[in-house]
Amino acid sequence: MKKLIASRVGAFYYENNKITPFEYDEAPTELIQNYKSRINHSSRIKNPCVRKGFLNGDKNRFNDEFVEISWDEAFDLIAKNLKHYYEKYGSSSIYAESYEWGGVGKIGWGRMLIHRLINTLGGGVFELGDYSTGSAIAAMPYVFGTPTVYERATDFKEIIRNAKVVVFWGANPFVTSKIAHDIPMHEHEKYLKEIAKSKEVIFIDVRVNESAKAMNAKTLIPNSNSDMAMAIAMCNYLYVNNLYDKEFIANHTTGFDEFRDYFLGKVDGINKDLAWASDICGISEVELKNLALKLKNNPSNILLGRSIQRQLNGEFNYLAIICLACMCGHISKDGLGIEFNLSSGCKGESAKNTESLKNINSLLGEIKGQNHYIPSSRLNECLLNPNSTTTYKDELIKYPDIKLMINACGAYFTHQPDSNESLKALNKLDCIITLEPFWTSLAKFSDIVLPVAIEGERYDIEQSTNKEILFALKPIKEPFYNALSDFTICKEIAKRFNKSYEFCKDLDELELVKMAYLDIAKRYEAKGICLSSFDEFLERGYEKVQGLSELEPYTRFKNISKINLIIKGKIAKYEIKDELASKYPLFLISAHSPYRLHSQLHNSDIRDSENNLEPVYLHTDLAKQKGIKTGDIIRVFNDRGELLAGARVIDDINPKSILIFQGAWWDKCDNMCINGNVNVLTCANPSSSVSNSNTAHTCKVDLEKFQGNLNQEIRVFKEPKIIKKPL
Ligand SMILES: Nc1nc2c(c(=O)[nH]1)N[C@H]1C(S)=C(S)[C@@H](COP(=O)(O)OP(=O)(O)OC[C@H]3O[C@@H](n4cnc5c(=O)[nH]c(N)nc54)[C@H](O)[C@@H]3O)O[C@H]1N2
Ligand SMILES: Nc1nc2c(c(=O)[nH]1)N[C@H]1C(S)=C(S)[C@@H](COP(=O)(O)OP(=O)(O)OC[C@H]3O[C@@H](n4cnc5c(=O)[nH]c(N)nc54)[C@H](O)[C@@H]3O)O[C@H]1N2
Ligand SMILES: [Mo]
Repeated sequence: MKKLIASRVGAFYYENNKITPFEYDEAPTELIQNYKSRINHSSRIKNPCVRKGFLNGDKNRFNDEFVEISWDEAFDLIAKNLKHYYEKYGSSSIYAESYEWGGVGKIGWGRMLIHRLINTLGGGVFELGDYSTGSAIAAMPYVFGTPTVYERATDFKEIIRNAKVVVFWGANPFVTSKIAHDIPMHEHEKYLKEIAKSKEVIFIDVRVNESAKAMNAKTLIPNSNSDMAMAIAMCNYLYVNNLYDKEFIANHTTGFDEFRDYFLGKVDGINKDLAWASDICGISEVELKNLALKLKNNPSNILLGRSIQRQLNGEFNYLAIICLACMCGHISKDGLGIEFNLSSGCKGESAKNTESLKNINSLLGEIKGQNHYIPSSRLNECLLNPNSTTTYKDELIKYPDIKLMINACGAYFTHQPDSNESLKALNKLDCIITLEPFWTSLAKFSDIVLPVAIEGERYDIEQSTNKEILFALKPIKEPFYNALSDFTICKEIAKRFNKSYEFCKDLDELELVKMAYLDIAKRYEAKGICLSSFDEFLERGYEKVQGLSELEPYTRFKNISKINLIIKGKIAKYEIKDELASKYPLFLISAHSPYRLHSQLHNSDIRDSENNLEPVYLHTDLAKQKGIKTGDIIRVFNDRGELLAGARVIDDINPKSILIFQGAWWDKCDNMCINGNVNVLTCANPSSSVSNSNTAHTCKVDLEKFQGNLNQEIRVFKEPKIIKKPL
């Protein structure tokens, strides 16, 4: 049996403790090497556990001990709790969002299964939008009339064929396309390299990021959270110098006049010209003017990353840049204009007439319980203020009174800003159930913890990012200790409610994997394409579909008729409020790490550290001013919390910004995280009332050389104290 493993960081062979990349992966990442140290890591959960305090009603979850229980005891305990809350308070008391990036697969992905399970049992509370593009996904339909974020992106090939200037704005594709929702084939790298070779490439980022370095490209380094001002002033410059595309604005946009009156200062008397923006963003007027001219006078495309919409007013940061792209007038031309979906997850790859694998819901039929929705990232607010209200797009939403939370595939303290607030909010819950392979901060904070089988320990089926390759995930080793797959766990819980037939037609994973394979094979057969038999597919571990033809070249907004430059009555307006006006002097950027998938892989031997701590990157000038050198232990703090990190002094970051990659596990010592979990500092404020999305990238802090003694050992990757019971 070939020991092929498919995961979100790539597919690879695992044999004799050696990892070799899958042959069709065009640019395998070193992240696949983490598997060796992760699979039997000491942080893995060995047996189902219940928190000791939970057994006698004590809700203080911090630093508690756990008692091992049998699987039957665990399933019975979970069923008892679910039944109690369904009966007493109904489905609005069960939170089952289960965010998001753990596991993979069309049958056994835990997030999808928890959603299905809870829908089968009667429904629960779920989230609208997501942490990745929460602002954009809500706002873009007002602008373009269609969803426009995750749909097919403009082909890289079309950009290469047509553009002369390519601007990566708050985007770091060499890092963020290392991973994907499907199995990444990393085709994007060859396109990015071609762009680097043949185009004028400009990055706009608060630091010279890994992609700008890889592409040897120029970076404009604005102050953090000032991109909207930059874009507005470039619009102003093109307008007053009569350089903008009047025809495009007249024929293809609505709302321009209101925006124009604003940037000319007709309303507030402030002319938002280059000097105005230069003051805010720290980029010279000449640089801003040159950029505006370059974008306008050349066939250009602006490729947006997602960080700038995970900010205060994030919806309008995107809108201001869309206004600029409209004034340049290249939108709707082949390969030009603006794109939102090329910076992460290996998008823009070659597109062929492939078929998509169905998942368990499309194979067996969707189940809908009585569901309730809150905007993504508002759970803390909801738990702390049940029955109060918020908004999402055009909807007024009343927060439910949640009592029980069930998680799979998510790390709450990783995805939600303001960990100390999260702690208070989660402590309001009566019961937290977590399905996890590892003793993460959330698992240690849960009441019932179930050990989950990871890739290589269970059956599943998945496809590559370009959909040309189908993968058979299969157990190539025994599951770790007592771990079960998310599928088996959900099915067993459903059984306790006599609903396992509704949940999965009483089939097992392998039977469903076969069903999914035969279903796609049938659809290919109708196109005259013949796939291998299921047994061959399973044995080989993958199937590369042959005889596919290329689709027509694609440009996203080719046929756009109107672009609305107003979102829910509001134009893109630069405003200083809340966190931006905070007393703390430095912006904290918490970008996605080249070494992790959020918090995943932190517990592996490719962990990056400085003086054994999570690195904090800061500019030489700031370091000098604070008397800091590389390797020093740094305390970063604001009113929400504090953390320790190891200094990395660099020249190519904005001197008023510091960077700590998101995803370090939370090791709480009093108010301090000694392991660098950036979310003890980030702010849980909502973006705007359009989406009320997360704003992790709008965060102010200060820092100093740590004066104390770090005599506390970092325990974050160790299991909690466990009371063994004869099983
Ligand atoms: N290796 C790896 N890849 C990933 C992930 C991961 O964790 N690890 N996560 C995946 C997920 S879920 C997502 S949503 C995407 C995230 O994709 P993005 O949101 O695009 O990624 P970020 O790293 O948050 O930000 C991209 C760049 O924006 C810069 N930036 C931050 N603030 C500002 C600002 O105010 N102005 C400007 N101009 N630039 C700014 C950062 O320095 C960074 O280089 O990545 C995906 N890919
Ligand atoms: N400060 C800051 N915070 C951010 C962001 C930021 O830019 N800055 N970005 C945000 C974004 S875009 C995102 S998408 C979120 C990501 O937030 P999450 O998706 O919550 O992050 P992960 O760390 O990937 O969490 C996945 C968890 O699933 C577990 N897991 C792995 N395999 C399995 C499995 O097979 N089954 C089960 N049940 N569990 C499994 C892992 O051990 C891990 O604990 O973070 C958000 N948070
Ligand atoms: Mo994300």
